[in-house]
Amino acid sequence: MELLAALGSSEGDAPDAVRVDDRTMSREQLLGAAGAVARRIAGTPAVAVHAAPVAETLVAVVGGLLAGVPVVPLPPDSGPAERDHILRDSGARLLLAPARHGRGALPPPAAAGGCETVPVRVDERADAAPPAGLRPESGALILYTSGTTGAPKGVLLSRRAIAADLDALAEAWAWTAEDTLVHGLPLFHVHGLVLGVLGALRVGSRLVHTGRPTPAAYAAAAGSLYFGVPTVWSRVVQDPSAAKELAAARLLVSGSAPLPAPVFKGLETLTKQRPVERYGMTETLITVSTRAHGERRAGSVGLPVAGVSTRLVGEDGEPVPYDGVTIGELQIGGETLFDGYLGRSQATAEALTADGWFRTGDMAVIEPDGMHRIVGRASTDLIKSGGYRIGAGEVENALLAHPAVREAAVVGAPHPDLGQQIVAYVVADGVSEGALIDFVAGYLSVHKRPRVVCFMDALPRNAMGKPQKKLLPPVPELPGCMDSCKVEGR
Ligand code: MCA
Ligand code: AMP
Repeated sequence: MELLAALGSSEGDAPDAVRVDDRTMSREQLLGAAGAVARRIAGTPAVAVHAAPVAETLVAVVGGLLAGVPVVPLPPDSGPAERDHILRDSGARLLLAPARHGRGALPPPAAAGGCETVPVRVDERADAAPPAGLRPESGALILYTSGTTGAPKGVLLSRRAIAADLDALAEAWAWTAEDTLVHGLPLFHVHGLVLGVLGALRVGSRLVHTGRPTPAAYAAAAGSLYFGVPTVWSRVVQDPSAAKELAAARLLVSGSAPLPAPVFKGLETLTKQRPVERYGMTETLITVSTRAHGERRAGSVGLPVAGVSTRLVGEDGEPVPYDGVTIGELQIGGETLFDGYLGRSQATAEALTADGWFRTGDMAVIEPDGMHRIVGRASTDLIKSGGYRIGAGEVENALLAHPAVREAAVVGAPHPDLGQQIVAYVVADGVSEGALIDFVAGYLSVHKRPRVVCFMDALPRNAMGKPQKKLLPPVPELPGCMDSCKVEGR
């Protein structure tokens, strides 16, 4: 298959070419099992995958790509509201899930939202080739991602955009078939799935997915190339003996959220190497990075990768100077852009400028030497917690679905481990903080639950009645909560 070029090649294949948690496969086995999936799903409009961190998820995703059917990864812990929305919105008719019981299996009730569940086995074998006429511009993945308001939108990614991005990153990071890639990131986002799985299968490097991204698992994996979100690197730095095991690696790569300077320095001290930091978005894939053979500067995400152009635009829509000081919105052009939000032409049009650049909503400066620094986001309603993107509006809607909640406002507050933590301010009667946290975790996905709930008599509002998040009281640092946050009538 052209997209996963190395998958069909026997060169460098081995019984443990691919490992996910405790299960190993050769690339030939993966291809054979994916072939069996491809035969079962051929011709369906889109296929959902219960994207647990298990080998069957790789089989299912590769099976979808082999069949030329767009793949819709479902967070394995998504609650009914999120799951139903994704299944309905994507038009998926089939849900691929591990046949086995236990870890990674689809939890009962099957909650397939009207989809037929198709069991996936790693030990099956069948030949399948992509259908004749499958084109590079065909849809490969539909990834659901949060906006500032409403339910997540489906981001359409073509085979061509993914291939272009992976080739650009392989060049930037000198990533080859000689590498062993190690990570333990979720398999339903760009970082863990596109870079962390499809990247290895395109480049031909060995892949070790550690199940969870713990410092001990990273240390034990003896890889040459490691991927992590800043929370993972921060935990590695807190565990010096694990960190020192990574000194033998060729490259440590951080992304999905800003890497704090102390974590960058901690990694440098403990592993004797500076991490590479790269920047991207679900809608644009990974677009800016420092280089394996270039300067790695703390706080800098580097230069655009091959095939990507960037520009900085001021509030007036005019370009701002690249002087390392002037802040503008970062806009992206080039081969790696998405094909739009599924079924949302207006949202797609709003995300693009008239001349076709993607508005990231991220504020940045560019140094005179071209190095990019991300300095914040234009909207405070997109939260990044542990590298996950979470829309304040989606969590507010979930809280308002609880019968005891009358008003809700959600923000991201600084957090030493997660970057930001989700904090909910609610007006509610007769419900505890824990009950509300559990309610959101069960209704959406676990990572969208607030860490802290502050009970208020009223939300601060302006003359138009709109909640004023800037006037919300600050949250005491760890651990949150109820008594310390209780705020009398505002
Ligand atoms: C936490 N816990 C709680 C609560 N908070 N329990 C009850 N109530 C709470 N409020 C529990 C958790 O369930 C867990 O238990 C334990 O405490 C630790 O939780 P947590 O702090 O969340 O840590 P974690 O579960 O270890 O998760 C941290 C993580 C995770 C592994 C870094 O956030 C993660 O996988 N992030 C990656 C996100 C990602 O891949 N983003 C890429 C998006 P227990 O241990 O029992 O489970 S793609 C992207 O951004 C672009 C394209 C890009 O640039 O890459
Ligand atoms: P997502 O769509 O989940 O992929 O999240 C994309 C967002 O993550 C971007 O718009 C940025 O706000 C943030 N992001 C990703 N990588 C970095 C980075 N290296 N530094 C700062 N922010 C980042």
